Amino acid sequence: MDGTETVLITGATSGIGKATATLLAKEGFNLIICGRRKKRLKALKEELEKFTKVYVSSFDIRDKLAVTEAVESIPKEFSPIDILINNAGNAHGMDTIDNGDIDDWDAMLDINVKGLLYISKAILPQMVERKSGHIINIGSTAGKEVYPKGNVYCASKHAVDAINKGMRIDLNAYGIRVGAINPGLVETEFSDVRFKGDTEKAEKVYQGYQPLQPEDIADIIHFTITRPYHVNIADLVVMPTAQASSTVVRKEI
Ligand code: NDP
Ligand code: 8X3
Repeated sequence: MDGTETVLITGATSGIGKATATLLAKEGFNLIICGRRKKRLKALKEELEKFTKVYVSSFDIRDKLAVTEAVESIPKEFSPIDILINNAGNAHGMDTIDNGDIDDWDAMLDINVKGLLYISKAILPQMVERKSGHIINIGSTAGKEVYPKGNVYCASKHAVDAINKGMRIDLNAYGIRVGAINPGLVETEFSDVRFKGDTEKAEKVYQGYQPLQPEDIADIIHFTITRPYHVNIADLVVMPTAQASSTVVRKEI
């Protein structure tokens, strides 16, 4: 990998995806940036075009037809896609299982699990044909353990953990690299989405300790994709130093 490869990043309109797009652009990777919010994608493209070639692809990852059409419409100059970063995802709500909202459950499973599968399915044929490629799945510590009221979000990230392992096994025959990066608490719009715009509640999640920043994860993604091709970071867990597990966070307040 020499920094001239093309990278498709889902969920590039904020948080980890946006920070990753920004770092990779500066490092000279060609980018396909995805998300639903077109204005943000357009603004990011304008900012990053100083450094590299950027193509915007806007679609809802839950819509399998839209995903397929979006991948088919990618211009030739952005083909082949060398690296796929499966990052789009969110938690929706935080309730005990008996109080959970079915629409929230649908959203998490449709976006975090099925959406990840749809985009991977659309891009895999070109990697399989070339017998080369790299898929990075953004999982979570929530895919390694379950915490109170995390039920379905944790289930969605446990599914990502299983899909990451399954992809690595099935794509081994083609020499495709597959690995997961599983962050703990990262200060992004994640909690705003989870708590449906209740900013006070969202901010509290990251108060009293030093949470990870999206740039910390971008840095790890950059490290991962710039290893020599025979080196595959298969499954990496990263937490703030103040965090020991999903439920143990040392807060100084
Ligand atoms: P953000 O809310 O900041 O970003 C989420 C991104 O996902 C946005 O760009 C959003 O784009 C995109 N997205 C959400 N729903 C859809 C959809 N239906 N179709 C297409 N894109 C969608 O959160 P993070 O950056 O924190 O989250 C990125 C990933 O990291 C997620 O998979 C999350 O589960 C994971 N993660 C986050 C952690 C954290 O503490 N923040 C810790 C561990 C993992 P748009 O709304 O424009 O469509
Ligand atoms: C995000 C981390 O602990 O909020 O995946 O679930 S957590």
